[in-house]
Amino acid sequence: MEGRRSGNYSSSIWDDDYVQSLSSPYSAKRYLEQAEELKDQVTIIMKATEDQMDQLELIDILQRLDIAYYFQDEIGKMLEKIYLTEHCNDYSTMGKDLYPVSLKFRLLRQNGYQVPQEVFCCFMDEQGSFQKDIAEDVKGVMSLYEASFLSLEGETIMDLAREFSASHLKKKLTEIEDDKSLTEQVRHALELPLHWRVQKLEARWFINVYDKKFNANIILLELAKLDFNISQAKYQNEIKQMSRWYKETGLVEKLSFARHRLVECFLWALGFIPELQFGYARKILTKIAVLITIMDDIYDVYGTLDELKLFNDTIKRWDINSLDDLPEYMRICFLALFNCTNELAYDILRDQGLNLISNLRKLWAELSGAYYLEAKWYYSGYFPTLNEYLNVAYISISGPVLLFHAYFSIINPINKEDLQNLEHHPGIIRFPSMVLRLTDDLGTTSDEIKKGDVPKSIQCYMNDTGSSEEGAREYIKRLIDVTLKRMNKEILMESPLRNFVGTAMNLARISQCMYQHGDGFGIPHHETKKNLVCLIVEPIHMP
Ligand code: 0FV
Ligand code: MN
Ligand code: MN
Ligand code: MN
Repeated sequence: MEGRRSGNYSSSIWDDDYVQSLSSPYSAKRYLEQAEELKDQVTIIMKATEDQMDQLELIDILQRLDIAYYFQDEIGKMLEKIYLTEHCNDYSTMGKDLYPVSLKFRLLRQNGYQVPQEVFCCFMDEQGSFQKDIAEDVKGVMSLYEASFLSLEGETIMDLAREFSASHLKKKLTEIEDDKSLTEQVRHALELPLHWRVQKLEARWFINVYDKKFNANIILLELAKLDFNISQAKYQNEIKQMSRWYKETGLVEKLSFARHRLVECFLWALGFIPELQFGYARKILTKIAVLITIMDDIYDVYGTLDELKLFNDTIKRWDINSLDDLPEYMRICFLALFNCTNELAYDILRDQGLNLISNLRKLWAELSGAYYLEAKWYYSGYFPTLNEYLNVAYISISGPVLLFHAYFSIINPINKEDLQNLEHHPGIIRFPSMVLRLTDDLGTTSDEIKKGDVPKSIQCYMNDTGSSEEGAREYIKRLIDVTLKRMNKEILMESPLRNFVGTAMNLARISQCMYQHGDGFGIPHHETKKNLVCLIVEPIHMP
């Protein structure tokens, strides 16, 4: 074992016994029935809501409470009608009040409608700056701030809107100290905008906020709490199955040098694909995230270059017959990967009559190839340019593998032509993967330098430009920002794969969440644990 590096990773804080002890009463039939009744009542409320502003506020609340999903049709119709009205009137009826205009703009763009940024011109002065006096309207500025994250690349009015609203909200924080609830809401917004928040976590946070509101709608609130708890009961069953699976694979004992982050992988899967009915997809994503994590540690930390060459060859050939040529730890890893992949392929063959083995092989070969190239760079001391690095690194962070597995496990029927297009990595594959890579680099590079790793984006940029680390980090943040804007355009507004848009956007959401406070995955610190406790352990109290 001499000469091998070690990741020195801490062991998992979630043992199987604890996971198996999780339980919730909310899987009982009577709660499901109660939820159905509440849904009927909400439908009645929606039908009775005719005023445009009331409709917009209702949609906003349903979305924040994460129950909008059940009323997609009604919401779609409401927004379409609003869009058609505004569009026909050349947006001249959008109004001159900051709050409604911003809210309407955000909700319409969220749904893929192309509302022009010029609707905000009426809030600007002759010099083209936002008027100072609108800053007093905190609700309006908050709403403008949230809207500004639905911007597209090159939209200068939207950039100004972001700058203006963010700086005024920061200033306001000191003035509104006495209003604890408002302060908390502003702080929360500044930390991460609504558009890029992880749905379920945001719901839990917002349910609390809404609960304290004096004129909250009790029916919406009830349904939100109940739905959260019912989802949690289902998530618990899923993580229990996964924990049993992981234990039975024996991977923890066999590959003790690697990170074992099953429950954190489940958090990835949950942020990525939260919808209740997609339990199968969450399980697939959890399994492959676990395998990816181990493979990454083999390539980055544990394997020797000679071994890695063998490993990469085996994966490329998808060759079960050369298993004996591999060292034991790689055998176990490859066979686990092979089995997991075949199981997925089997399910799709059974359900859709579609053989995806060659597509899946290609995916893993691509990931492994990127890992191997990075390992060669590391051992030869090669320093890629930022561009050269990113072209490999958006693959080596496993973005395409995650996205394709999500696609395979939620889309039915899978369209062969769509699949072929996706294999060329259009924006819907490339951009979320890039956000994952860049946020990971911001969160993990410091530790990676210490243990020895290929130069990541920060060092590549420093090497390219002679910039300081701080300057490089700023540059990477700007790069993330541009990529998010490209996602708004090419995915949210333009992608023809409407059933996959939300999932692709979600990958960028959970990525930002996971690395917001450092390496929330490898070192599952406070925030990650807190997030998991609120999602899979503690139900929301219901009187
Ligand atoms: C990143 O680790 C990471 F979390 C991986 C690869 C696990 C699987 C990915 C997801 C579930 C999103 P690390 O920072 O070591 O990755 P790199 O690519 O920087 O070595
Ligand atoms: Mn790594
Ligand atoms: Mn790596
Ligand atoms: Mn990393």
